Amino acid sequence: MPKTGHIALAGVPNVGKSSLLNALVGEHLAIVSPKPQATRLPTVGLRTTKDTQFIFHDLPGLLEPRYMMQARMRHAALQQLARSNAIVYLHPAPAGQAPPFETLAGLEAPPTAPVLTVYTKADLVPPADRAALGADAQLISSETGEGIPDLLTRLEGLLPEGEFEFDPEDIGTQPLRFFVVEYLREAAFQELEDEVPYAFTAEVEEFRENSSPVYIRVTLLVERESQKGIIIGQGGRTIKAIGSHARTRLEALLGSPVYLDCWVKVLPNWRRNAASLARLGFPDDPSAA
Ligand SMILES: Nc1nc2c(ncn2[C@@H]2O[C@H](COP(=O)(O)OP(=O)(O)OP(=O)(O)O)[C@@H](O)[C@H]2O)c(=O)[nH]1
Ligand SMILES: [Mg+2]
Repeated sequence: MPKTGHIALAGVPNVGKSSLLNALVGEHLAIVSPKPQATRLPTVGLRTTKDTQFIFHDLPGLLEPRYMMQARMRHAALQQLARSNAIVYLHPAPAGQAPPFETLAGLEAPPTAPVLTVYTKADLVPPADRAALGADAQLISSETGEGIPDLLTRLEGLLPEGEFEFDPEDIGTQPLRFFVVEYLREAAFQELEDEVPYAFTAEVEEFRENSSPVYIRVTLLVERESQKGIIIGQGGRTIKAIGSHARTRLEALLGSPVYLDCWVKVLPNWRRNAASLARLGFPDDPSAA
């Protein structure tokens, strides 16, 4: 009987959850940034072997929300934690011993699924300093691949028997439109500073998959009029860089040429607006006031 199940990659922002997802899947599927809170909605990645299908969920970093979008991010993360067969709790090795997961996640009780504590960024810790993490600490590096085969073996032991949910050839489950927005956001994190990448998102307006090149029209959204000029940049330099980064990633994912048509618009204060957040795909949190 084959094995399959859902595995959550969880932890505070910037610990390397998305980098690990990509290392597990073998493609740059999830967006990565040195800036925290890059992931806003879970990204699903698949890894299928002859008799096991791992369904990984790269979650938004767990934090104490300060505004509505962060509350929605936390809600999406907690919802997936509750639905997972196993939780990989990621903590950066350079930061020393990990606090208990429920403390860090602000949970009242430990989750029902088993929690594996895994130390990330092992390549940044000299061997002599590893002992401080405890004798049986599990270390991984998404940079070097260290510890990843071991992690997969442990996870396989936690998955229930069941038929595969997805095609063994698939690496993801979400529509291409999702990745269009994600790669534009990744570029925004790379090209923009301070609050601007946080106030940035995008919406796909038109998607012609059967045209050649594939035609995608997107609106880049910011919160204030003053941010529009920043997104465009001098002589259109910034918007060009954002579009080109996203296009390269999409072409790799699709395996065919893409024409990305980018426009900029203001959606005032969208991160604090329930209707805007719903329109942008953030699940509503019915428990929130
Ligand atoms: N040296 C090193 N850097 C890493 C490793 N894994 C991740 N990083 C870096 O750590 C930063 C954050 O990585 P992400 O994968 O985006 O972290 P995340 O946990 O998904 O962050 P959020 O989505 O913001 O919660 C990036 O600059 C990565 O390149 C690793 O194994 N080694
Ligand atoms: Mg991430």
